[in-house]
Amino acid sequence: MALIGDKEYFKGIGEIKYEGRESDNPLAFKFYNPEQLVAGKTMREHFKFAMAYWHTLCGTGGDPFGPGTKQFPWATSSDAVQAAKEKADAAFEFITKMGFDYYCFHDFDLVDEASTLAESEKRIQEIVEYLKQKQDASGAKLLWGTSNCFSNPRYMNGAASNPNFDVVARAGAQVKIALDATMALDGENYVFWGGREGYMSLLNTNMKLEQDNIGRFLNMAKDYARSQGFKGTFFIEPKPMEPTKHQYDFDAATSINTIREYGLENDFKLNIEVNHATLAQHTFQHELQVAANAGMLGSIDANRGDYQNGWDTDQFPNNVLETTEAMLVFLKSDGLQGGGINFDAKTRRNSTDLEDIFLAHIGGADTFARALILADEVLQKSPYQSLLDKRYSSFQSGKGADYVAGKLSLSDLYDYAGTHGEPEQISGKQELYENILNQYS
Ligand code: XLS
Ligand code: NI
Ligand code: NI
Repeated sequence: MALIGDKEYFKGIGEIKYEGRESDNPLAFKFYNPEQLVAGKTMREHFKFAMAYWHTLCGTGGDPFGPGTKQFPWATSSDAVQAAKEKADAAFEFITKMGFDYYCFHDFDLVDEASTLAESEKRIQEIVEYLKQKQDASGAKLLWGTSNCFSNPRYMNGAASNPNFDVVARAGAQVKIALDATMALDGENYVFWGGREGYMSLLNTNMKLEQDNIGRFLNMAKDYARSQGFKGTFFIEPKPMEPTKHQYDFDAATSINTIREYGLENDFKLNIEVNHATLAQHTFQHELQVAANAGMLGSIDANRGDYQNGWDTDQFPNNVLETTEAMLVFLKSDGLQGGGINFDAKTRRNSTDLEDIFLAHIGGADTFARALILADEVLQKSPYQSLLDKRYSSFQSGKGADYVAGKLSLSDLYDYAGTHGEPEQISGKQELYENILNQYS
């Protein structure tokens, strides 16, 4: 693949290859072997790994206590579009060297926002033309696009949920431009993360109107994109808090309710982020399961939080056992519907070498790959699935099967219980399940 523009940004780093777990080369995959078959599909097909433009190309490590620490060699030009092209060159060099097939962006990750809507749109159109060429040359594709309707101060009270219609309209214009960009780049999906759609205090909030306005807004965005021929899936990305105290897309169950309440179930699914799940006091696997149960497991934002810190630290995944539990749900749900695994993760503020960005993504990909292999082994070779089946076997035959088939009434339960005495005590065997998982890891 042709890739590197005139300038090479990640000097001294070549294509990252699979070398197996015995390799001591830090710049090689130990478990992620793109062409390896697991449960009937290659790892590449299962995962559709994506690079997140915002963290990888834009995030220089600033935090509330200090500025960025990373000096990126791209986007140095004072001309916004020229700087954006440098960033795109670096992005595609990175994706290609990683051997990934996808990337994701917010509109203003691609190019800096201008002072007017018209000028911003022009900039986006210019960089989209450039990205088309980069996609064609590299074969890399757009997993999803989204719009950043939360950073600009105009969105301090929210975007689609803003109490002022002028801001809602401005957000609509921005989303239209981001949808146009996503469609021009053959984006496979489009994401709505709530940003500042929520409230800081209920005292000054008309929650009903704000939520209904979000419903109207999502329908408009969907109708517009469909009218332009967009065939992809829309995703809502749940998150319980941060930046607002309470986000309207709190968790998977809440977001599924939004999707159904506003009639979006034929077009919308969920993008589940690990760190958002844990902020909502759920496990990642819980959120995947809730989404899968509703037929809405669309995509994953891969990262992890910190057990001691209550915010979105967006660290790269590295917990194999936890990811294995998630991959059990993933495999049993037959994977993702339309989406992929986007590394919505950033290197730490003091990880300042360009090489660290590669190491982080290698670690993330290896964590998922190893977990997928383990989950598949657990399903194929261990007694895990048969234990689980046995636990629910009373619903397979007799009155239990009638119950599941909807053939019994409450009086039938009464009659049955009256003739069967005290139910037998049956252990849940949690430790056995945990031991099985450990045995295969
Ligand atoms: C922020 C979100 C964001 C979305 C895209 O917490 O994870 O990065 O993925 O807007
Ligand atoms: Ni995310
Ligand atoms: Ni996040």
